[in-house]
Amino acid sequence: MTTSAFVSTDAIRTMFSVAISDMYKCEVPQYRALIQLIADVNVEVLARNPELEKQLGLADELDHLDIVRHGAIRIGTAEELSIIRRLFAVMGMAPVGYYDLSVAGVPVHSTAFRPIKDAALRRNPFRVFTSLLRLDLIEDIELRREATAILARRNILTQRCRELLGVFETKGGLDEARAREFVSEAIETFRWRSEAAVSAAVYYKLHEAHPLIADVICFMGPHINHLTLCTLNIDAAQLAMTASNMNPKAIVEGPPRRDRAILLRQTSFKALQEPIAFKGANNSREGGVHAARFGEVEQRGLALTARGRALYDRLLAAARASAPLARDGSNAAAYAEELRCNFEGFPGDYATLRAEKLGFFRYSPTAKGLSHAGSPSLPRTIERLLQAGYVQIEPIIYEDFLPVSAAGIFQSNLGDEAPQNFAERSNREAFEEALGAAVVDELGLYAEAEARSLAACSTTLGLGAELEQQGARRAIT
Ligand code: OOG
Ligand code: NI
Repeated sequence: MTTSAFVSTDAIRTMFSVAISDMYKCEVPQYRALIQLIADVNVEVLARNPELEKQLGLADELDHLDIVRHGAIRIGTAEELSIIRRLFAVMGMAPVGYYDLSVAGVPVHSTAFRPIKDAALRRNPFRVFTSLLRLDLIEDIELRREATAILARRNILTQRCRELLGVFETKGGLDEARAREFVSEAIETFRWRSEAAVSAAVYYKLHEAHPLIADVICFMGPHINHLTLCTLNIDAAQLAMTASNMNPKAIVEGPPRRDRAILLRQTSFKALQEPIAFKGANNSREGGVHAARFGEVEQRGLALTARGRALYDRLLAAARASAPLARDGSNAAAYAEELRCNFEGFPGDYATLRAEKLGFFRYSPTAKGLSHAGSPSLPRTIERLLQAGYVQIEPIIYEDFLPVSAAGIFQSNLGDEAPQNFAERSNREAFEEALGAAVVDELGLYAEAEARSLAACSTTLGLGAELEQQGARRAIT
């Protein structure tokens, strides 16, 4: 077989995101309703904002608006996590970032499998937020042992999926027929199975230790627990969800609404109570309910530098400290107002965000710049090129997740039980060992994207490596 017969990993990712979305639409009718609701919100936003419509059209984003943006799974063991890493590699997705959620009372640590290259992100940004259960945070040793034994009995990939994974790894790709077969086998891993792998007694014991532990341990595989759509106005989406009785979570997670969006804002409808069947005596089944699956919406903005992120974390923490959100969400409006006030301390326009090195930007020559390409009259510094209108900036969009937001999403789906306090023990080394690879540093990816754009801009304007070197200095200082 020649290499050219291989289907690209980007194409396999798209096949997978379509297949899993079709599966989830069938499994969770309320998710199907959410798709319609978000489509309506987006149509309305565009109708009111022809300028935005034009921009998105130019960026080729209008046709991609309705594709699913991310999903999430929860994994039980190191072996499972490492084979999931290999599975996502077939779809051109690598583990990016380390998120420790134990700080927020959720006994997991996580990464996001996602495409890395600009072109791949443009093709299809589908990502999977993947959490590994931390049994080491469960104090009851007997329970830990029992959980480990249950997990040891399951195999989360079909036999055929393993074989095709082997073909991909030895041959370096999959042809069209195998790619299709791989995708249909792979989604089996994430299918919902209402037959629990345990008895009611075991389920309730684990649920009491933490609802998340029951969700990970008691089923035959890591069911997809939500998919996430993209909206052009998350506040309108939240209002529409409330109006449609979709039971959204109390607040939109992340930064407040701003003219220039930063990072990531998210909301979801809360996990549904779904019927399950526990193992009973003599091969019988006993009815029960379990809440795990929900639907989510996201709106993304500017990726922040380490410095911008530190400012974000500080302002968010201050808002959360002065208007702590009640567990039932009853003071959501006061929280939102506090957040808004705090973020007045975060610069609002791109020029300032760039000048203060708070965000990452992509540089490109303007029409005026292009008409002066190669001319000795062009200024030699990026600052002056920007000032004189030879070069323009656009935000680099944040492609990752936020631990405080993720914890908020977890919490609102775990019922109203009091959150637990786990010893804060971030353990990135243990996570990477389980994964069988190091996680990619997300800030490095944004810095490289910025540097690449500066280099290309410099070349186009005939300035050689001059701007690039200034960019490197910018990154260091
Ligand atoms: C993951 C929750 C986190 C997000 O978008 O931040 C998440 C989960 O519930 O398993 O998906
Ligand atoms: Ni999510």
